[in-house]
Amino acid sequence: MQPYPQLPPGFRLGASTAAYQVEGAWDADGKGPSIWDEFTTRPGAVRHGESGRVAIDHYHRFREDVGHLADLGLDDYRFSISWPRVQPTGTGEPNGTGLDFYDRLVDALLAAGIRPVPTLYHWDLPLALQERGGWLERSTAHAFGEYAALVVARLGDRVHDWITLNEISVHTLYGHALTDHAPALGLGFGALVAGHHQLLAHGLGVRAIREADPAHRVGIAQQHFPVTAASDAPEDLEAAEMFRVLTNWAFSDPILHGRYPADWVADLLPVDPAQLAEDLALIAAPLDFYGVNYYEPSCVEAPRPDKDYSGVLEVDVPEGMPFSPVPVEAAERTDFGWPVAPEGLTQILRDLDARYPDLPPVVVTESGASYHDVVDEDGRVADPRRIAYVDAHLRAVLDAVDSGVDVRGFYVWSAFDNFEWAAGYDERFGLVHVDLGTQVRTRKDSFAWYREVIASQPGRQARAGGSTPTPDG
Ligand code: GBH
Repeated sequence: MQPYPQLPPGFRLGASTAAYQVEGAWDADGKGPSIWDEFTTRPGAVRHGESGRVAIDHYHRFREDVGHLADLGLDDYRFSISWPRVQPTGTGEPNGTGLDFYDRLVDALLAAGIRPVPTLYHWDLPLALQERGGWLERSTAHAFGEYAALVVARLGDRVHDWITLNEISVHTLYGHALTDHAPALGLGFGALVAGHHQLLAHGLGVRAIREADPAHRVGIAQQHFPVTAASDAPEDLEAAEMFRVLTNWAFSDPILHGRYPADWVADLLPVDPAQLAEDLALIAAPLDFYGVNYYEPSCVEAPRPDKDYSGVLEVDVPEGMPFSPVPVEAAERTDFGWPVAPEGLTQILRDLDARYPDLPPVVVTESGASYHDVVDEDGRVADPRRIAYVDAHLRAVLDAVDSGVDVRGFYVWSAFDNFEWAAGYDERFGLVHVDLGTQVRTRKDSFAWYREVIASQPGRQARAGGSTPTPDG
């Protein structure tokens, strides 16, 4: 391998997963159902009718999986904790057996020299809370604060880095404004209140974690991407700005500026001004790091009256919206059809830095690509395009660092192939290939490449490993 450019001192290399996408064991040991357990039973909701009921069975195979992560040499492993595993109906006494799983996982990671970085909520709301209104209700934010306190009480002696929620924007827009993800409410702009209550949950979670121990490091993982206008026509520029607000700033300004980016956003929230001010004070609590998940940029135009936008992109924006996303020009696309645009990552990191004078240190908490990898006759998974993708995105981060953005880490999405939400199992993001029939794990070429990148950094040695532990090892 070419010598890898040296990363800033202390820069952390990691990989990420999320509970519903990997764990399976959907009803094991007292776990309650989540909104994804319900959503995936709806005909047509997920490609091929697939679900995360078994997923990659990480709940039962975590020791083998941690073995792979250890051989990879990761500094950090980001995973999520399933709220309904900890509290089957979302409130009340914890399910000790559910918490035991995370206890064992954390101990295994620490024994392997990997820092655990759990996310407390990655979209799998306890179904019982959804039946009481879910994120449309303030009470869900308070329930989250109590859940956070329970988890930190159990794991906080060994876990010191916490991510409150994953991608409030995507959960709000895909799950509440549209119907692509659970809970599929299709509320349009009426969904923004679900975003506000997740932001409030974040604030209450930060408070609970700091109350447990002020030395904890707390952050959030948010999707961000640059939005360009299809032309310089004023109506396109205006459409792009509205889209930018709705997909990016409406979910970050409250945290990093203590306010909503535009009156029209705040005016859509059924929260009185005094309450809103109080909420924003909590939401804007200082963070130790700000996590950015980046996949692709967007291009937006004002809707052309005669143009049919259906099927133009994977997600259809309902008619009548004042903006229309259009395909981004790109020399290359992943097998998911998403454009490969590493320069968009440099750009959004610079944009965040410019927008927020008090931006905390940034960690890129997700970056990666789906390719439809196969194991060849020699048992090898050749994924040169994923290597090129991750390489280009890591270098894009270094470009942002060179221009003064304080980025402290980079996590690949994902450590393992897993359940890709509404797209099911066709889309493979892993460094480790998983055969869904046999649950056999096979390290891809990108795994070996990433291991070399990590090992090339000062202070890290390639771990002696390289052997694949047995499933029950
Ligand atoms: C993340 O969401 C999630 O945190 C993670 O769980 C997930 O597995 C991972 O990304 C990969 O998807 O061009 O119209 O098709 C990312 C949110 C939303 C980013 C959809 C890409 C494509 C929109 N994604 N978007 S479109």
